[in-house]
Amino acid sequence: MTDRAYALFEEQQKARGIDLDAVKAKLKALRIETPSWGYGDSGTRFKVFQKTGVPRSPFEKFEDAAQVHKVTGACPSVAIHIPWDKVEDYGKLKQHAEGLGLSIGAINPNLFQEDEYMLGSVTHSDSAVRRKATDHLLECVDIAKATGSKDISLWFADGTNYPGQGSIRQRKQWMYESLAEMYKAMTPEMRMLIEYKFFEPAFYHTDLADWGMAFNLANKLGKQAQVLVDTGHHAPGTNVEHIVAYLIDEQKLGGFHFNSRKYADDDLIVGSVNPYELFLIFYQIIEAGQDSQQGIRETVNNIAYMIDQSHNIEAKIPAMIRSILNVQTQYAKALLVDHEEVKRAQEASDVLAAEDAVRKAFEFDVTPLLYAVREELGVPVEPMKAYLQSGYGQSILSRGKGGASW
Ligand code: PSV
Ligand code: MN
Repeated sequence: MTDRAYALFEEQQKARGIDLDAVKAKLKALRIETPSWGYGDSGTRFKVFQKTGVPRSPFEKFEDAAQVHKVTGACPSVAIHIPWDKVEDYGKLKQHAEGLGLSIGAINPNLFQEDEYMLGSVTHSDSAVRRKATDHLLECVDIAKATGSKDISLWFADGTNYPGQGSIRQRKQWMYESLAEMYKAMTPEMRMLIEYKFFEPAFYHTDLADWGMAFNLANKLGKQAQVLVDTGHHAPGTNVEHIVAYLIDEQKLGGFHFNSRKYADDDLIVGSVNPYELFLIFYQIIEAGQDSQQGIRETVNNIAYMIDQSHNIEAKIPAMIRSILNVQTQYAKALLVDHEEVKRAQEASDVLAAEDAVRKAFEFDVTPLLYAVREELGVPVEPMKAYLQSGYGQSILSRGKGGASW
C-alpha cells in the first residue's frame, strides 16, 4: 500500500467532513482480549483434534498470545479459564504475562466440566453441588485479586432437557443466590460480566437464555454486574446490534465475546460470515459514545472486547490474528459513518438516505487507513504476513502433539 493510496483515502474522507485524526486515535486505542482457550487443542463434540505445537501449559498459551499482540499491538490481555488455566502460583503467571508485555484479563470460571454438574451447577437441586459451584465462583474472585484482573466473566451451561426436569423458577432463585454471594465478595473495582446463551448443552431451557434474563439479574445484583454479549449466542435472525444499543442505553453492557455465527455458537473467525453485523454493532457503539449523558459514554468506554473462539480446523495463532484484523476492519469502517448525515436523513424521514449514510461507510476500503495506523503504532502494516514470516509457527512444532485442550 502506497502513501498515494492513503493520500487518496484522506482526500475522500476529508471531503465528507470526517476527522481522520480522531478516527486514527480511536483505532489505536482499540484493545481486544484474546482467550487462553483459543490457543489450546479444541474440536467439536465429535472430536477434539490434536495439533502439533499447541501450548502445553498456561505459560505457553501466554507465549502464543504474545505473538498476536506483537504483530497487532492490539491484544495486550489474555482471558483465562479456571481450572483449564489453574496454576499453583498466580503471581508467577502474572509475572510471566508481564514479561511478555501482557496482562491477565477476564477470569472465566468453569462450571460445566465436572460430573457433578451434569444437571446444573449453581442451579443444581442438590445444595452440596450448589455450594461447590458457588465456592468455585469465590475462588475465581480470589484469583482475580491475585492476578489484578478486573472482570470475572460468567457463563453457565445450566439448563434442562425436558419439561418437568427441574423447577425453572426455583433454579432462577438459586442462580440469584449464588451470584449475590459472589457479588459481595468482589472488590469495588471488579465487574461481574454475565453471559447468556439460548441453548447448548441444555436444549429445553437454559437458565440464562437471553439478554433480558442476564440484564434482569445484573440489575438485581447491582452496578458492578453487567451483561456480556457473545455474538454466537443468538438465534439466527436476531438483531444483535439492537440488543447492544439497548444495553448501552441502560448502562449495562459490559463486554463482548466476538465470534462469527452462521447457525449459533460456531466458534468461527469473527467477521468471516457476517461482517456487516459486526460493523453495525460498532456503529451502535460509536453512536452511543457521542451521547450527551456521561454514564452512557462511560459505559461505552468500559466495554471489554474479547474474542471467544477455539479454532478447530485453522492454525490457531494466525486464526486469532485474522480475527483481530477483522474486528479492526469493521471498527474502522464504522468510524467512517457520518452521524450528522444520518441524523439529517432521520429528521427528514428520508429512509433511503438514512440507510445509505450508514451503509456507505461499510463500503469504503479502509486498508490504507489501517496501514497508516499500524505504521504510526510501530507494528507491522501486514500483521499476518509478519507473523507467518517470523518463524514462530515453526519454532513451536517441537512442543509436539498432546498439548493443553479446553
Ligand atoms: C460458551 O459457549 C462460551 O461462549 C462461554 O463464554 C465460555 O466461557 C466459552 O464458551 C468457553 O467455554
Ligand atoms: Mn462466550
